[in-house]
Amino acid sequence: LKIIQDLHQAIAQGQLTMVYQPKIRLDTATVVQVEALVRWQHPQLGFINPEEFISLAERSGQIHQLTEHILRQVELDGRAWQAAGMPGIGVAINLSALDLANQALPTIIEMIFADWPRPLEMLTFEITEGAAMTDTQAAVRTLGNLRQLGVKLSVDDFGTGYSSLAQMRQLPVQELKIDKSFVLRLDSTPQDQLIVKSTVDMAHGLGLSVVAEGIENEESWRLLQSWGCELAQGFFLGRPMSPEQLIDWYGTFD
Ligand code: G
Ligand code: G
Ligand code: MN
Ligand code: NA
Repeated sequence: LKIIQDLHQAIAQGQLTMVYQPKIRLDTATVVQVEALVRWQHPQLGFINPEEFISLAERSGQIHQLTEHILRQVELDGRAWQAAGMPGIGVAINLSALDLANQALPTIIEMIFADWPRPLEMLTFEITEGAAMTDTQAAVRTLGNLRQLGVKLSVDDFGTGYSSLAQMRQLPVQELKIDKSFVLRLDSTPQDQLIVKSTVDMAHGLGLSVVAEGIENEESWRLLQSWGCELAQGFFLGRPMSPEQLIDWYGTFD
C-alpha cells in the first residue's frame, strides 16, 4: 500500500511534527506539564488523523520506529525550552499497546534521554486503558521496567474500557486520566458530574492522582477544582501548540 510507504518516508524525512498541549494544576493554576501529540501533514492527502496513522503504523510494523522518532523529537524540544529559559515542565508521551510489548523500550528511553537537562521523573507515559489491561506478562514487565527508570505512568482514556479501579491498583501506575467524553459537557450534565466526582474520590482512595481532559469552559474547571482533581487539560486552558508557540504561550499564561 502506498500509504504505508508514505508513512515510512514521513518518519525518515521528518514530515511528522509534534504539538504540545498544557496540563494545568487546578489548585494553583500553574502549568506543570505538556502532553506531546504527533501530527502528520501528508504532502498530497493533507492532515491525517493521528489515530489513523498510529493504527496504520501498528499494522504495518512501524510503530517502534514511530515511537522512537517521537521520543527523540520530545527530547530535542525539551532542550530547546530549557535553552529558551522556560522553567522545567514535565512532558507526557503517549504509548501504543504494541509499545508495551517492546522489551527494549525502557532501555531506548534511557538512551535517548541520557543527556536530557531534566530528570526522568519529569516524563510521564500515557497508556490507554485497554493497553494497560491486556495483562500479558510482557506488558506488565515493560511497565515495571519503565517505573524503574523513575518515569511516571498514567492510564489514559479512563472510563472508556472495561477495567475497574480495582484492577488499576494492580498496575504500577500513579495517575489516571479521565476520558474527555465524561468531561466535555460536565457543566451541564449531572450524570457526568456524578461519574467524574466519584472517580476522583475512588482514585484518591487508591493513592492515584487524577487528570481530567476535555475542559472546554470555566464552569467545568470550577467543578473539578472543588472536587480536588489534580490536573486539567482542555481547549479552555490551552490547545495543542508547536514547540515555539508553547514558549510564547507560556510567557503570557496566568
Ligand atoms: O492529537 P489528538 O488530540 O487528535 O489525539 C488523538 C489520539 O491520538 C489520542 O488519543 C492520542 O492518544 C493519540 N496520539 C496522539 N499523539 C500520539 C503519539 O505520539 N503516540 C501515540 N501512541 N498516540 C498518540
Ligand atoms: O491521548 P488522548 O486521548 O488523551 O489525547 C488527547 C486528545 O484530546 C487530543 O486529541 C486532544 O486534541 C484532545 N483534546 C484535548 N482537550 C480537548 C478539549 O477540550 N476538547 C476536545 N474536543 N478535545 C480535546
Ligand atoms: Mn493521551
Ligand atoms: Na484520552
